[in-house]
Amino acid sequence: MLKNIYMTSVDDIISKLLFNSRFVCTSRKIRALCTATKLTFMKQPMLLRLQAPINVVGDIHGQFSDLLRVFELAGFPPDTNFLFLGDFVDRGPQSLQVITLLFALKTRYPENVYLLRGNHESLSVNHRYGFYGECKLRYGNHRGHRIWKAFNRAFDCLPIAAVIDNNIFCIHGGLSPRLRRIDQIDKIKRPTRVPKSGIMCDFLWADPCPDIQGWRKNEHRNVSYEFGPDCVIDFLNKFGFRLVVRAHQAVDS
Ligand SMILES: [Mn+2]
Repeated sequence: MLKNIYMTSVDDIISKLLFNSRFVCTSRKIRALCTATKLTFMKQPMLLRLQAPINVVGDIHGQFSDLLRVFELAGFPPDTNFLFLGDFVDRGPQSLQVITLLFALKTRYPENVYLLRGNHESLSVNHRYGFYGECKLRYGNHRGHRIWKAFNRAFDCLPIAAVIDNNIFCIHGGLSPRLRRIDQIDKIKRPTRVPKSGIMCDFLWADPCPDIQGWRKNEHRNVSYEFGPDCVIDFLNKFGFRLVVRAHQAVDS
């Protein structure tokens, strides 16, 4: 019974966001959604094992109209499956709409919509780059602070990697020199903040660099590494994957 009432309210959030231009959702409902989504993340592993067909989507960064366009082009869940590679919030103007819709879809269709953690799904980062300000602007200082904290408690439970059809390895940022065995990923305990070094940090922050060999300090970001094509080849051979898919950097189309 309780579950039905709750799902009705999630459906309500989804249809409001998809079909109304005005964003209306009480801070209490948003916090309840964050708690439900956090529990959904915790029921699934840190390394997701997914099957094709699935659409893989990179950084949304608060661009709500782009997110809607993705759904219009690819189809809507649950008829179409999605893996989002993180960086849902910050930079763009509508982080709240983006993350609320994605959380509602995740809660409503947990086996059709998957979210990975990006480096912006981190309290210290999204305090600085827009999300915190947007929460306070829309909900006022007190309520805004509370929903921002609630979102970040859920972010601390996001998975950090996915494998599609045992072949395609997906992360937000990049590979890690610390990864020796694939089961190290599932051993990372949640909830967790993003550490300043190690596997989780590299998955969320690292960048590939076509001109180098091996690993070097990532001077652009002041955290994690850049890695050469040889690191990708070694990784694929070692773990038996065929492709690495990542986001984290804009590419000209
Ligand atoms: Mn990023």
